[in-house]
Amino acid sequence: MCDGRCRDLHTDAGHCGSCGHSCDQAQGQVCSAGECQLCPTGTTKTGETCTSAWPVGFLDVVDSSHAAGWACDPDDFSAPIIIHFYIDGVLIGGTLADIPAEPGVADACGGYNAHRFDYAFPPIIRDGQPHWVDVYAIDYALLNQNPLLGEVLVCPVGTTESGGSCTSAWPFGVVDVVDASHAAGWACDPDDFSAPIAIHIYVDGALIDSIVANIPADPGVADACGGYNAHRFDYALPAIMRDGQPHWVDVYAIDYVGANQNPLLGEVLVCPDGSTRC
Ligand SMILES: [Ca+2]
Ligand SMILES: [Ca+2]
Repeated sequence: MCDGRCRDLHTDAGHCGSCGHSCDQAQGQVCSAGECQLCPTGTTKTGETCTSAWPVGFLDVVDSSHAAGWACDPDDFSAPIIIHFYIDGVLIGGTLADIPAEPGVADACGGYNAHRFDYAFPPIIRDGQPHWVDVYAIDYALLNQNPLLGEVLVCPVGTTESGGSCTSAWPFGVVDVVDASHAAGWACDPDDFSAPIAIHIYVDGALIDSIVANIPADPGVADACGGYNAHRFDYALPAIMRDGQPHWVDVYAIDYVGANQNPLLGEVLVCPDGSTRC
């Protein structure tokens, strides 16, 4: 009781420890355990108490080589914080988010822009298996307020994340022409449109060659292949095609990472008279 009113002498900044003993709130003091004191490191004075804010941040990119983004802690925007990285639930490393970033980061971090991180993953993430990656921002005063910045499934080369699993798409393409002199067309693999794929040419059921479909093609091919147009092939068929006999030519597109998903692009009967009926 102070002045006839009930006061909590443990926390009341106007009656801290004893009635009428005021803490100097202008100097950032609060009343804690009946003593006037400054807020501990990593906490911020909010009204008459000290509170700790959660770090904030953003995960810009996670792939099989690195994870990058930014994060900062409102309790001290000038200080860099630690970022932790987990692979399949196991802590595999950390880094300090102290790389200078773009002005937008300073806007979010009290005017300080040196809060970017860019962490290179160890080789295990490239072992050909899918891996879940979790990225946490660690509270600057280690107050166990560590938000998950993001959780990403990193898929092996040649597969693509879809609905929480890694799947491999089949190549596709078109055989434009097959005659006694050549076989031409285009093909690409949706798992990496930027990479050229192999084409296998069969004559009468026998594999005669493997070529790479990497010739620049018309814009329509780029439209079909994620914006990349260097997916054409034009293969000069061997002399046996011109021996006066009919020959079957089969053209297969080969999956770009050998996933054994190799569609038949075309099967054509080439007749001695140049027709496809003989
Ligand atoms: Ca904090
Ligand atoms: Ca594929």
